[in-house]
This record gives sequence, structure tokens and C-alpha cells, in this order.
Amino acid sequence: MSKSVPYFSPSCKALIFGIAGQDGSYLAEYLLSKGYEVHGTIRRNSTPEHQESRLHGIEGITTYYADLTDTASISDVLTKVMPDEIYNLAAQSHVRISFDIPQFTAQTNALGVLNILEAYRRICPDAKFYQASSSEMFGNSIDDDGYQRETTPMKPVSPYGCAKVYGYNICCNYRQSYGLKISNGILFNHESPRRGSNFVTNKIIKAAVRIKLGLQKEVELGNIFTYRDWGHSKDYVRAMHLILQQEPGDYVVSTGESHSVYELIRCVEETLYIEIPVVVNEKFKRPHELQYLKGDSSRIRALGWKPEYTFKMLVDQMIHSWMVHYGAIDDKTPYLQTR
Ligand code: G4F
Repeated sequence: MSKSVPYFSPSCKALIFGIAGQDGSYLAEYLLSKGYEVHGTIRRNSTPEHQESRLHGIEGITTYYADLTDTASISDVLTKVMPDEIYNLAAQSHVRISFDIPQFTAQTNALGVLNILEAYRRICPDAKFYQASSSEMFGNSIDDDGYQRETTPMKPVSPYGCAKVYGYNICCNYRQSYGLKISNGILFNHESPRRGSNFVTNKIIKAAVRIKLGLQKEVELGNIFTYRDWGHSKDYVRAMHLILQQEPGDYVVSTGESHSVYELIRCVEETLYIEIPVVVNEKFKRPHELQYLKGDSSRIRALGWKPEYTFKMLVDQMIHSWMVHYGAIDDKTPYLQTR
């Protein structure tokens, strides 16, 4: 079958909770390319001009205001859309900020999942459900071979991680108790030019480009000796969709490569031919830190998934995007000419 011909019925309806986020926007594009009818929820915030900025230029989606803490809004959107596939990507997604707003984080990332599940099992129980679970759930738990995988014990070290463990477990419980088609993707860190600039990759890369252009002198960071398994969001939304085409289950999605924040800084320095002066600021450290992540994604790779982006390609694309943003190059310039 030719790639341009959708192989899912155009009547297949997807509802994405959190469509305006990094992953939500890439998933919407991916599902549209497969012929899905795509609906999504957004949350009200006080800067409307930024609310749907990641969705600009994506034609053919329908959005609704809803919030995971507002059960009526969840029931309303499920009743209106009657989706075949539901993706829950909505969350308070910042780990350090979860220490500042632990109750809100729990209400959204833990009870919010329960709120959707309760509405889903009453309104559209034949739909398939994807829950965005996270490698943050493992905390500092590592198997003897240095990897985290589906069977690794979960010992979260943040309010965010604790709430995500509840979301994961309540999904497993509803799958077993009610026979619902619920799956968890346990996604390791994933980035892109659409990543919020208060996450470490985009914070460093934005600062580096500004340093290169003489707009900034240094960057303030927290702990730069932690390790993360960083992939590209575009690769990871393909995994989300693939997971929902299987029997319900739980899947780790990761590159299997781990880099420290320090290594990331060195990689950006070498790409841009600059030095990035780092000032350590305690306010960017966490009361309890997850030191090391490296995921074993054998289970989903056995289904044919693998990442297309390498770590360097990801970094190059994010640098390119900020160079274009600041007008230093035009968007037709190939990545290797960003320096
Ligand atoms: O980019 P980060 O904030 O990502 P973190 O905490 O690993 O969480 C991300 O990945 C999770 C998957 O494991 C998701 F569930 C979660 O929603 C989110 O997408 O921080 C990465 C590392 C941490 O060790 C942090 O302490 O970078 C370190 N870091 C050092 N300085 C910093 C900074 N992180 C941020 N955000 N800002 C800093 O200034």
C-alpha cells in the first residue's frame, strides 16, 4: 500500500487529552496523516495567544476546553466525540515544579486519570485507551544490567513520579477489573523544538544559541551530573499509536542510550563552536533527584518500532529551530550550516 493512502478508516476517531502539548501536537499530525478524525482537549490559560501555538498550521483538528480535574467537562467531550481511541497526554509535566505544587500535580496526574477512566467506562467502553506513563516512575531503581524495563520496580522520587505511579496502577486495575482495552506507554525523556524551554534540553540549547548570537552571557542550571535517555517526541508518538494497535499491555519506549546533562552541554558547545558558562543555581535543583535513566525498549522493538532520530540529530534540530527563531538563518538552511 502506498504511504499516502490512509490505512485506517477515515471514520476512526481519536481524542487526545492534552493536544496542545509537545506530544499532543505531534500525535495529532501523525494520526491525521493516517486518515484519523482528530479531536483534542485544551485547558484554559491566561495567555490565549500561546494556548494553541503548537497547533498553528495543523489543519483539520477539533478542540474543546476540558480539564482532568473537571469531571463534567470530561464526560461532555467523550459524549460529543464518542472516540475509538483515547490518548491521555494531559498532565502537570514538570518534575521540579511538582515539588512546589504537589497537590495540583496529584489531582491532575493521579486522580485526573481516574476521572477519565470513570467517564470512559460508562460512556465509550469499547474505545482503546492510552495512558502516558513515565520513566520518572522508576525513581532510582535500576536492574543489575543498568537498564529500566517494564518489570523494574517503581520507586518514585518526586510528587510527579508518585502521581504517575498511581495513574499507571489505576490503568492496570481498570484493565483487569473491567476488561477495558487500556495500555500504558512508559516513555523515557523525549524532546523536540516544541519542548517547553523550562526543560533542560531546550533551556540549554536556547541559551547556547543566544550566547552564540551575543544575546546572553551564561546559563543558570541545577544538577548537571544526572543522566537521561533522551529521544525525539516524533518517534515516541509513533510508538503511542503502535501500542494501541496491540493487545492491551505496558511498553517501555526509549533509545537505550544515556547521556548526562554535562555531556549534552558539551555536545551543544562542539556543534556551535562556543563555550557555555554554567552558573549553578540551587533553585533549579530538586529536593530528591533521579540520577540515572536508560531504558530497555526490547518489547516494543519486537513489534517493529525503533527511533529514527539519534541524540545528535535531536540536538541539531533543536539548535536549528532556535537559530531560525532568532533570525540568524532561514528555515531552508541545512542543519550542519547552523554554526
Ligand atoms: O528536562 P528535565 O526537567 O526532565 P525530567 O525531570 O527528567 O522530566 C521529564 O522526563 C520525564 C520522563 O522521565 C517526564 F515524565 C517528565 O514529564 C519530563 O518530561 O530535567 C532533566 C534533568 C534532571 O536531572 C534535572 O535535575 O536535568 C536536570 N537539570 C539541571 N538543571 C535541570 C536543570 N532541569 C531543568 N528543568 N532545569 C534546569 O535548570
